[in-house]
Amino acid sequence: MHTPTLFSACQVGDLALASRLVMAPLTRNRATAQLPNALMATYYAQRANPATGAGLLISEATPISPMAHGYLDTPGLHSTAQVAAWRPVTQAVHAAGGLIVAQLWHVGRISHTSLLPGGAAPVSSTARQAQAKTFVADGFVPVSAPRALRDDELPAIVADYARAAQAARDAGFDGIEIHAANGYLLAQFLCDSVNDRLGSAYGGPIAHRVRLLDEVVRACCTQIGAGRVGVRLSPISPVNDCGLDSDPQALYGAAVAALAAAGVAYVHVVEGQTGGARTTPGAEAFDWAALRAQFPGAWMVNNGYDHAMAEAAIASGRADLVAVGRPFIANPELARLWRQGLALQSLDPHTLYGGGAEGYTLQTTP
Ligand code: 8OZ
Repeated sequence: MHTPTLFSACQVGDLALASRLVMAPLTRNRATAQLPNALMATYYAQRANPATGAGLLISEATPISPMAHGYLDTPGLHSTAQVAAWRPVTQAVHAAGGLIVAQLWHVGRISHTSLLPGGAAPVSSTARQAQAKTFVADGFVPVSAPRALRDDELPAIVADYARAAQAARDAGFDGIEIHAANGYLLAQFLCDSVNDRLGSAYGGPIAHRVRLLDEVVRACCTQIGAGRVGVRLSPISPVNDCGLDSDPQALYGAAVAALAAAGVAYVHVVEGQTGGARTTPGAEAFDWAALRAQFPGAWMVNNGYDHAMAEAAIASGRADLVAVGRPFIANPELARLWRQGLALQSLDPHTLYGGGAEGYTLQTTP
């Protein structure tokens, strides 16, 4: 067998990818009243041709229910209108020859009462407020104090994920990625740096803290098939006041073992601090190879990969897929530029979150 390259094909569960270069999920806040729109269809389609762009697109994080929202102008996947509004997006991607999965998101405590139904408090594994900010109509503000969910409320949240997985298929997505990273709801249950549910079936020992993720994953697999389900984890990212778990190696080893048992198509790991350093103080010894050894399916890596790093990760077999986020923002044809050895445009930080076509579908040199 030939050694694969970044641009060779790869079977990922039920999905036949033409390239191993994946566009990572990117929050861009261009939705209209929580609805995807034509500008977003153009944006995804510009990056969808695997010959010039990505072999797989992962959508921006997409809330699964009204209570799952935490940032202004993110597109949901829980109403009939949202499903209908996503269809032109997935159709545009498919017309360009691409594949796209929906990243399913519940922010948990990283939210603000102004974004939630009836001004409700955000919900979490804990009642402790995060020292973090979110983006609302007035700009960046501290997140609101959360309410700790009761164990008997969790089945409804699991059902919301399964319903959103079906909504994703109805909207034409090729599959889903469950967002269990970056200090959002599922990470708030996983990590003992946040989860303070003593005496709960969903708190305390690792097996209890993995339970909600396991139930969500299994419900989604039952709904749409495990071959169309991936999961994103960030074992050592302290972002959104998640901090570091007391034993990330054991916790995430158990999480990945559960994902292997569920038979999901891929695991997507953020190596290091999301959008930042590839190591975290206190977790320099984290053993990524040991984590990967728990999982027989496709292994997707992310965080700060350039072309040479991506090719090396694939050639060595350390990863099957490489997800790249920020370079895709100003370079829709990233694969073509990398293949041809051409220089990349740098992104304009002012157009990252919110706004219109500038820095989104139209590239400007900052
Ligand atoms: C940047 C801004 C808002 C949200 C994540 C969904 O970190 C996000 C996100 C990133 O996973």
